[in-house]
Amino acid sequence: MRIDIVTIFPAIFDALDISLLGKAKQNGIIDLRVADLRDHAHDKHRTVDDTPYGGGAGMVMKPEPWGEALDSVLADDVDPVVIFPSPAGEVFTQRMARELSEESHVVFGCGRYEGIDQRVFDDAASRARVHLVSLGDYVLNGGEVAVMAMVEAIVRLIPGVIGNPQSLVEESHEDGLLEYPSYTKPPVWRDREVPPVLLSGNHGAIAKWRREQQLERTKRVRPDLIAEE
Ligand code: 6GU
Repeated sequence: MRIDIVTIFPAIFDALDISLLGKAKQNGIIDLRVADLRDHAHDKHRTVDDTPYGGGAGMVMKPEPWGEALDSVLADDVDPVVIFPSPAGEVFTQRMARELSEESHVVFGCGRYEGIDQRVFDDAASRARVHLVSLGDYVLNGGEVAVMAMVEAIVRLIPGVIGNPQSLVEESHEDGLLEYPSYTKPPVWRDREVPPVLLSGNHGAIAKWRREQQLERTKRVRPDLIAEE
């Protein structure tokens, strides 16, 4: 999968070189490129923002650098998806991560300030499938941290990135429920016992207990997930 990230803070994405994602880059499973939006601003100060038409607080990102940056990453493209992280977008979910993990080219456009000129989205939508995507109901200063989270959620689902694919099946959100609690040795720690069923060797009973734990936990902390089904 090819991933392009357009940002005014390319250094934030140096962190993608470590851990599993770094390995996926090294192995060639992902071709990840980070572009500096300011390379597409041509005045002396490399300006990427300006005051909003109609007035109001803050600055808006100018369309020209964005247009040029997107032209450049979309140039030799087959069938791209362009994601703009935004608190005004649809909420990012495991399902979305799964769908995006099957794409051949995903582009992330990180906005800062009060947003990007609307015509950038409209213009991109004439050449690509464009989505505004939010991590949740809170506000970050810019899209960079949100894109780090999305890239990690997407790339770990690409076959070959995670050593044991079974670990992807049993985790939270894969079956619409939160995951069950896990235990390892020792059997007693600070007077706290591991639930005896897990030591019983009875695989049917263990599966049943885990399912019950998933349901109880999901009802308690995320009743909205149950209501959806
Ligand atoms: Cl994707 N971007 C920003 N700037 N803030 C957010 C967000 C995204 N998701 C939640 N808050």
